Amino acid sequence: MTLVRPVAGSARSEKKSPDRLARLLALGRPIVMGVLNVTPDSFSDGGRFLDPVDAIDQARRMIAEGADLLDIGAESTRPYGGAVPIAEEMRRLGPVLPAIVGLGVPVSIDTMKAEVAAWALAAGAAIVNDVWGLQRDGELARVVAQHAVPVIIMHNREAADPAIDIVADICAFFSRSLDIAARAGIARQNIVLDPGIGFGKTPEQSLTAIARLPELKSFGLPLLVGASRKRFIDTVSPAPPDQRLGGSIAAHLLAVAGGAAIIRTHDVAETVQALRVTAAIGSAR
Ligand code: HH2
Repeated sequence: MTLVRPVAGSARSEKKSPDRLARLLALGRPIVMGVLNVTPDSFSDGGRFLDPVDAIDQARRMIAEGADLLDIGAESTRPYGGAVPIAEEMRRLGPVLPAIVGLGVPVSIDTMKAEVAAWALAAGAAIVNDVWGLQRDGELARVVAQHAVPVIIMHNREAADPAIDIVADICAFFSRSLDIAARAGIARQNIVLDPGIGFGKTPEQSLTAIARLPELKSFGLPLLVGASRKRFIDTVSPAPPDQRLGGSIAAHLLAVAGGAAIIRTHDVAETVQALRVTAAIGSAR
């Protein structure tokens, strides 16, 4: 199979500066990252945006609704979702990523593969989002360093272990990832940390990770939380993924109160509204 090549013109239309994320973070309000999965099997939006026209429409809609960043993924991170070959991941991204890069907000590429990240950065992506925190593909840290772009380091585990202190495990994982990043030459100001809600955690541990988010501030790095539509919500208040908006918003508001700087969500309009009202009430004291 031939790999889809990045469109050079689109790549140029995106000013790829690490400062773009820093500028957003300096706004002093929570940053909203809209999720776009160009996959057949993502747990909540799988199959909805496989057609590039639908994907680009959805990206436009999320920007109009107030997304500051977009996170595009072409491989579901669902457990047992099945690994997607590199060529297939790029084939799914090929018609979509360069067009979305041209829409004007920074785009992050949700991939754990160095080759896909390098391709996406050449096509204009501005951030790498690795759900294995630079610990899965040994080349990924080098690609991030070479392009001098921000990277989201997310905590993950092969399997949940209900017996462990999940926050201690997250901290140890972050320390290992930060060592890998430092050795590769990734600047510390280009790193965002994410406790990985729903990844290698029991539902109770996902709740704990949000409740104890303030402890992760000790790294002195911006925190991202993505609780959107995740299964832990169902265990508290049973509902299928497309009916977990209330739980997602509750989790995200508490995450922001606990120190999250970036919220990753499928439901941009509702999340932006909830964050704005929370901020307005906060400043009306
Ligand atoms: N969650 C998912 C995927 N990528 N990246 C970060 N940094 N943080 C997250 O919490 C996170 C993530 C899972 O959500 P989704 O993309 O909707 O599902 P799928 O992986 O099935 O495509």
